[in-house]
Order: sequence, then C-alpha cells, then structure tokens
Amino acid sequence: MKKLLEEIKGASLAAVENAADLGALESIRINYLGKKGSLTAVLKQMGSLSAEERPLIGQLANDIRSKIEEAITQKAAELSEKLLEMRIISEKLDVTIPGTPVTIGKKHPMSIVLDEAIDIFTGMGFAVAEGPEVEFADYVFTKLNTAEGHPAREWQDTFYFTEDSSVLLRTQTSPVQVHVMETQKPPIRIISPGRVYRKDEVDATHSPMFHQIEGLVVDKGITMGDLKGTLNTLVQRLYGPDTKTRFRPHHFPFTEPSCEVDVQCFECRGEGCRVCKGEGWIELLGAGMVHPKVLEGCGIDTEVYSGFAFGVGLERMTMRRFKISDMRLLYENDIRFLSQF
Ligand code: 2NM
Repeated sequence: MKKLLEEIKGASLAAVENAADLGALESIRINYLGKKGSLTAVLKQMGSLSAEERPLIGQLANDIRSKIEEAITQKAAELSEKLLEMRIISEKLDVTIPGTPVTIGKKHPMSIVLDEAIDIFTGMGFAVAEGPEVEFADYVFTKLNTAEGHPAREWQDTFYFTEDSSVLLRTQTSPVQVHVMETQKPPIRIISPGRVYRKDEVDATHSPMFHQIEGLVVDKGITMGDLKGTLNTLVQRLYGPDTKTRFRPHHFPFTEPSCEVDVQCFECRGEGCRVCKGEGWIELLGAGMVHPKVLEGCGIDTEVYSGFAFGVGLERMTMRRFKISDMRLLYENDIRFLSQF
C-alpha cells in the first residue's frame, strides 16, 4: 500500500507540473483527491491494514494529500500569473496610435451670415419669428396692402396651389410679421428669416427659391430716425464702423414712405469701381414706415403706434460678404466650394 501511495504521489505531482491550464489542474485534483479519486480510494482500503500499519500509512497518505494540494495551489498561482501576462500582451493598447480622423462639416456661408445678422439684431432686442412657407394670399398680399392687379400677384410670378389663387408659396417673409402683429401687442421687435419663392429663371443672381431676412418694429413714437439708426447699426456691424449708407426714396405697397438703402462700396470706398459698376454705392435692402393700412388691418391703433420694416436678401448679403460671383454656388453643395468658408 505504501508503494501504491508513492506511485500516486509521483504520478500526481508530475501531472500537476505538466498541467497546461487551470482546467487541467482542476481535473487532476478531482482525479486524485476527489471523492472518487485514486488517493481517496486507497484511504478507503485502510480498514484491511493491521493496527500498527494503519497510523503510519494514514500519516503518509495525509502527507501526500498536503503535498499534492500544495503543488496544485502553487501551480494554479503560476498559471494565473502566466494567463494575466498573456492577457496584458494580447490586450495591449497603444495610446500613441493616431485616431481615425472624423470629418467635421462646416457652416454653410449663408448660415454664417444669417447667424451674424441674428446676433446683431438680438443684441438690439429683436426676437426671431418664423412662419409657414405655404401661405394664404390674404397674408402674403391683401393684408400687406398689395391689391388685386399688382404684378407680384400674377400667375407668372408666383407659385399658387389653388385655381382661385388663395394659397401659395410665400414670395416674402412679411406674412410672418402680419401673424405677429395680429397676435401680439406692441412693442414688437422681430426679424423673420426664411425661404421665399418666386417664378424666376435660374441665373447667376436669381433662383426660384431664396432667403430673406425681414425686420419689423412697432411701438409708440417709432420714426424714420429709428429705421435709419437700426439699419446703420446693422451695416456698420457687418461691414465696419466707418461704413456709410444712403437712403433713396422708393415704393413698396406695404410701407409709406419707402426707401432703398445702399452701402458705400467696400471695394473702392465710394470712388467707383468694377464691383459697384462705377456707382460708389451698392444696393443692400428695402425698407420703410409700415403703411397705416397694414397696421390698422392687424388691429393696431395708428393714433398710438407706428412702425418700420425692412427686407434684405440673404443670398445677396452672403455673396457680397464672401465675394461670391454666382448664386448657384450657394445651392450646389460642392464640398470644394463650401470648405472655403
Ligand atoms: C421689404 C421692404 C420694406 C416689410 C414690411 C413688412 C410689414 F409686414 F410690416 F408690413 N414686413 N416687411 C418690408 C418693407 C419688406 O423688403 C424688401
């Protein structure tokens, strides 16, 4: 029996030494020390031994059991360490490898100019108002003092949805201002940026869809002086503090008096050049004092209140700002063009 125990000792320790992983080690433990293991089997036969032999063999068996257990514990520690080392090597992360570049888009040039304009106007206390692009003719024309028979209402100039010309794509963002005047009490200070639609052929300076920023101020005692101050501030913030403006008389149905506003040419500073076609001035926007008929139509008492309004094309402003010569470039979404701004 002693010989058998020594054999088990030798075989088990060799097996432990050769174990490839923790799983194999666990099988060895079960095979030798488990309930049905070979060492356990030997111990079960102790009953057949003599009284003198029994304690000696028992002692030997226990010693062998401890040796095997110790060997397994040590081997397990060794294997765990090796495993960890291998994991550290295989999962190594090189933080110095450059990342995969993420292409970040840029603001469209018109968004740059619009955001700047919104900054300037909100700085003067204006709020931004929006409204539908599909509108009633009432709000696009009638309430803006643009009577039947006005050229802007003709089928060849406007996109209508109905035979009776009552619903259309807005040709300007003024209907937004009519909605605001109908629903809010003065003081009103808003700008309404947005898309507008006219039946124009596409060329370097025209598109059937373009963008406008219109502005409206209604309060007690608003005069042409407020209009000029506000628009001068806009122009000086956009083009520099020395920029001069020129207000020329004009006609719009919804304002009286009306004017067009020119800025001194940024290229020649008024001398006359190719950019301003020798004029020294460049037309920028239209404006005027809101027509009393428009105010009254919106339920505003013209004995108490007056207002001014203006409209400017965002495409034109953007082209001027970045010296873009063809409007179509703004719509083509060519990355080579857009990435320049
Ligand atoms: C322009 C020029 C002048 C304008 C007028 C109004 C309203 F609703 F108050 F009557 N909104 N926008 C206006 C005035 C627009 O665009 C060239």
